[in-house]
Amino acid sequence: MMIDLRSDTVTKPSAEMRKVMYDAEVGDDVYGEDRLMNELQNRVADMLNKEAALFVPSGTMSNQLAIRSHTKPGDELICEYNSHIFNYEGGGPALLSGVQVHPLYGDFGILNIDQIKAAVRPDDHHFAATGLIALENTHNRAGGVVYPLPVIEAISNFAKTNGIRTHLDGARLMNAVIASGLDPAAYADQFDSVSLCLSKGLGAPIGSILSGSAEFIDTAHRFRKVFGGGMRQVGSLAAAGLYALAHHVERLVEDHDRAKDLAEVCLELGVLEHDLTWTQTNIVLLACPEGDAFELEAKFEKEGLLVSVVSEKRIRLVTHLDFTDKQLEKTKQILKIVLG
Ligand code: TLP
Repeated sequence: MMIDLRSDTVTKPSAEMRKVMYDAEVGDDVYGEDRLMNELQNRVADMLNKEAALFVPSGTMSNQLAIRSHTKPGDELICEYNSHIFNYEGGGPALLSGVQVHPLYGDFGILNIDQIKAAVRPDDHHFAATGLIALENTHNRAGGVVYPLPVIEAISNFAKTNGIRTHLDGARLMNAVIASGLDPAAYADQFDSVSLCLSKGLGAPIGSILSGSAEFIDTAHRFRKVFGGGMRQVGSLAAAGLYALAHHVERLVEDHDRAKDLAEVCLELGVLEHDLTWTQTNIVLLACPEGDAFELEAKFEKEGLLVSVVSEKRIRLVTHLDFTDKQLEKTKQILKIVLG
């Protein structure tokens, strides 16, 4: 059987999760009558200390709804050059919100307050108005790096003082929580809105939750309907999400430990991007020795390992719920065979 480390999105619902999904009571969520969905949304809002929350099918929709709800056409959105919003959402900010993206290069994905200050446009009719700043924690393309809270606080305080909204792409926020030991609300308090994915490290088959003020969520709810994301009998999906939050958060430490283990082998083989301190969560980045990531990807596949290519020179391994210790040992062997 292939070992699949392309992403933590590849996990399949466990037997226990499928059981709660099967047994779930359902109602019509467009009428607001799906009890379990209401419970899930309230649960996440409470956890993140927000007034309200909204279930959406994907992390992409969650980010795009946030952008649409916080901005008006012609505004500018500041985000990091390697962020998911800028790279992997199909030009959504331009297409769906009429927003211009202003990407900044972070230090391994992390933006600092001076860069933000320099990028925010003066109040002058020549310039687009800076409507939103979006950060990503953990930062996927930077290798699962955790944003230091003081850095976030400085950016958030500056944004508040200058009337700029803030959004957190927290697709992997719970990985940051487990790695840092901080409360999820400590991060969420710094942002007007937060997107959290249930279908990555948390192992649910589908879904993200967008949270924020009641007014913001009301606006996002309207756009979710307009974008075709109003869903009906979603209780089974809510049951999977509730199960994931109850059973799959604390265990993320196992994914982080296995990623560290893989990073150590990559270091020995001379292919680890940066150094060990950058493997902070469940993502390991490999710097391809010959600079041909696609060739290497094919070699790994031949040996039974699926990886993802981030760029011509970089390969990503992502550990997850379905990646076992036995597979870890096999993966180490494959790394040594292909790169040794
Ligand atoms: N990331 C996927 C791919 O799209 C790259 C992956 O395999 O990691 N924010 C972040 C930080 C993400 O990593 C992702 C998915 C999303 C948002 C979007 O989530 P979905 O795939 O549910 O739209």
